[in-house]
Amino acid sequence: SEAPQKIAILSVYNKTGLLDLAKGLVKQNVRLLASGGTSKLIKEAGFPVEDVSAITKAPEMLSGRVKTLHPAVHAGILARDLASDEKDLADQNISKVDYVICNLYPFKDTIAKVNVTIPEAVEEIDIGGVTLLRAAAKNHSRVTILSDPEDYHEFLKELEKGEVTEKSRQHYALKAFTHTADYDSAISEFFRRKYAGEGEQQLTLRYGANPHQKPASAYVTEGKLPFKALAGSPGYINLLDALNAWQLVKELDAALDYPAAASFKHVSPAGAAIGVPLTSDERKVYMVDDIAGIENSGLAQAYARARGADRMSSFGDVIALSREVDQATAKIISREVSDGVVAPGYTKEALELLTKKKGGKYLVLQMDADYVPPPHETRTLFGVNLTQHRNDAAISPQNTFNSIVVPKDSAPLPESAQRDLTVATIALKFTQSNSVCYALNGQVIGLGAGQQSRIHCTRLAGDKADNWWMRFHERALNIKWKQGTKRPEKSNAIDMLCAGLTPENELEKADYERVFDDVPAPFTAEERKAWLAKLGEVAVSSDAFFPFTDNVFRASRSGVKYIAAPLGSQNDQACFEVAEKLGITYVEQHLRLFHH
Ligand code: 93A
Repeated sequence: SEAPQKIAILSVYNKTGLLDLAKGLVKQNVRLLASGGTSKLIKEAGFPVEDVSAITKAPEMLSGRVKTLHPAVHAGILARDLASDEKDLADQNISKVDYVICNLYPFKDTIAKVNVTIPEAVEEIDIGGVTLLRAAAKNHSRVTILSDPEDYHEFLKELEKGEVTEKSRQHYALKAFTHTADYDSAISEFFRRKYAGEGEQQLTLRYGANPHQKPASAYVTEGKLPFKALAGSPGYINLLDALNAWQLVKELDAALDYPAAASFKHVSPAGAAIGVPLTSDERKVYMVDDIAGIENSGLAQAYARARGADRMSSFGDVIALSREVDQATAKIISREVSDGVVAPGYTKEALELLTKKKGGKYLVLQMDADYVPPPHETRTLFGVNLTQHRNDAAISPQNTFNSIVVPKDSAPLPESAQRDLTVATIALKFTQSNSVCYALNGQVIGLGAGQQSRIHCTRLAGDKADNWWMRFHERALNIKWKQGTKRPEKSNAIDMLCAGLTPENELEKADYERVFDDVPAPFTAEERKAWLAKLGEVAVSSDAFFPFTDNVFRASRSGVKYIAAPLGSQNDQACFEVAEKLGITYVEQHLRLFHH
């Protein structure tokens, strides 16, 4: 017997190219079935076409809401070349469909109109078309699905030669699946904005990275946003900071079982620390010697350290704290210049202090401490989606720092070194690369971020560590300030003094000296050298291998005793030799930790 006549179902909103397609199909003796509007247009052009109701024996209903939704259509599309499927079709007197041509109601165009109502948008939600697309794409081993008028021409060319190839059917199926996925995400995005509730699944942001980058929002597609704004409203960069900083303190607390804090600026830590008890000098240098109850709060001491590491960089920070915020911690925060804080909770007293800051505009975020993100993360750059497994590699003092390379006969690292390398390495995991971090006493003391050259990171971080240590010199500790000098002004002046940046001219001199009652003498080169020589036991971590020995030499100048870095450089061996000669223990850290 002759092969049965092929059948095409056509149902298109965008009727571009439709008549040429119909003509080509008819020429190949294909039977055309089409939904109302599509059928009408083909008929008017004089080509033979039947309404879909010819096979459904049911009229279009509900003003078009039900046109093609019928077993006669979908069994015809979904049937395989299996005896059991053939029997089912024969029992119901249904013919197989070979080609489906469909594109959807213009939902995106409709919702792009100003003041579109929900009923208007709802009417544009295509049901039958999506079902045609999905069914035909699902059965692409037999059925061809055309969802893009651009493809009609190639399709007809193939058809004229005989049959549509498997490769083309696969290609068209992928397009159809992509079409429905895109369509569905436009619908869910629309309703997320309408129904999700501000702050639940989505949050409108004032603007993006810059004021002219509007609109901007934060959202999740599953579950709820893992944070709540208890006060203030976050900006785009606030969230970049908060979501990175939160991960840092959460991991640090888990790795070392101590309260942890981080102070972020421009999506890198300025400081990060655990709550190792502060000495009286540290309390002074970190400007927290008058905070009541600080000695009883691990969290307050952690933040004092994180904020104290590099006060210049922490100006206007976003803070992350790993545990419930108490009054002592809130007190420190309340008088610093800062943009916001994220923590798993706040005591009543702490919240009262923080919600008063900046006239109530200070950002206070509560993080769901149990939130675990999905394993894959995606971002869009210049219209291109980039996706990767998130960096969920764990860093721990016990497991990450036990492959000592030199010295060969080394005992295991002391606990303090393991702790400081853990702090430095977890900090790097959330620092824009390249990055190198110096740590001591459970805190970052110098961090170089975002430099394209590794030695520049090592120098920058080393200079910060030196500057940090110079602040403990009695001359810096005992500055006589003019009354009324503000905390940031003090930090600026201390930074000038400790960095050895003496004023160039009278104008600058007057500006520099205005904050002092007694102008401190600049440090001489000898004084500086003698004081820096007292800095020891420092740990350094690097987010990738050291390419040259200059890094090891530079680290050594800032009291470095321990280095952890990935291996893989041509100069590994040379770096080990230099480290050994300088009395530095070199540990292989197996993870490269680039972060962008
Ligand atoms: O309202 S629908 O979801 N109900 C249906 O059963 C149905 N079948 C196809 N819309 C439906 N369609 C859509 O109608 C197609 O996706 C296409 O966009 C449009 C074509 O309608 P017409 O042929 O009447 O112009």
